[in-house]
Amino acid sequence: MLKKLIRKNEKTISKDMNDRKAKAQQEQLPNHIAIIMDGNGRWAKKRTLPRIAGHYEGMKIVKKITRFANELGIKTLTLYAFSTENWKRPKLEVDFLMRLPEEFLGTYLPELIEQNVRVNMMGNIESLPEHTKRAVTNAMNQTANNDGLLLNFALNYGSRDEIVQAVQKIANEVQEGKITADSISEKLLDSYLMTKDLTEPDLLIRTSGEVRLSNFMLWQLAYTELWFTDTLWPDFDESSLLEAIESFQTRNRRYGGLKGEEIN
Ligand code: V07
Repeated sequence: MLKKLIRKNEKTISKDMNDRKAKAQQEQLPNHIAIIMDGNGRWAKKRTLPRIAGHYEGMKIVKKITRFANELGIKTLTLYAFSTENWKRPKLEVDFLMRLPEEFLGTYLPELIEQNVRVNMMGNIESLPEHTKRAVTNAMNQTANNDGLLLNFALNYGSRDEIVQAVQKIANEVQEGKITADSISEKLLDSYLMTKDLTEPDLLIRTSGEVRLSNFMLWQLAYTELWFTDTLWPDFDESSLLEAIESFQTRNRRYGGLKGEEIN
């Protein structure tokens, strides 16, 4: 009896989810969703587990959300996995984090290939440990020809750093006479950023109750809808992602077809 009730309840939940999913798909979906996956340490602390247990749990959620985003038909998913600031954490924690890409890809790369996902990195990949670099370049190479969801990991990424690097390259080219100072425009700067081949995020999600950008895609987020939730990243699920998308769609409807730039 109890089992039956539970099963019925699960069915109702999944029916509700399917309805919400179908409804979201009937409207304008955000093309590009970016996520600051915060709260893994706090999730672990609440359970008196070590921080790394929270990171591991967080990695499992990345798989779940990637699958769901792909199913929904999202074009680009950018995930902030490791910031340039994260090197300041205890060495053992950093070492553990640097193993997560291999751990993730070791079990999940075949599924990503099968699901036509293209894996991409933005950040300073050169200065990652060899084993991490090997795993991520292998994943990028093996998925380079896929044209489904673009799964873009921000790894050893910092936005100000990205902008400074772009400005240095531009300055060099001006000095070499390849371009003139007059030709520097937003469009030109765009083309020197690590996101040059991506569209700008339509929706930014940050979990865990912090309401700041923490040096993440500062240039690219100029017109992005921002959505903050108290949910910790390891507790984030399909329903949470739909909630963010539903909120995005309500805001879009309210603007009655006007684009972000025209409202301010
Ligand atoms: C990391 C799990 C998610 C929560 C945030 C911090 C910890 C997946 C990856 C990853 C990165 C590149 C790649 C495949 C997977 C990852 C780090 C941390 C450093 F090609 N999760 N995850 N990388 N966390």
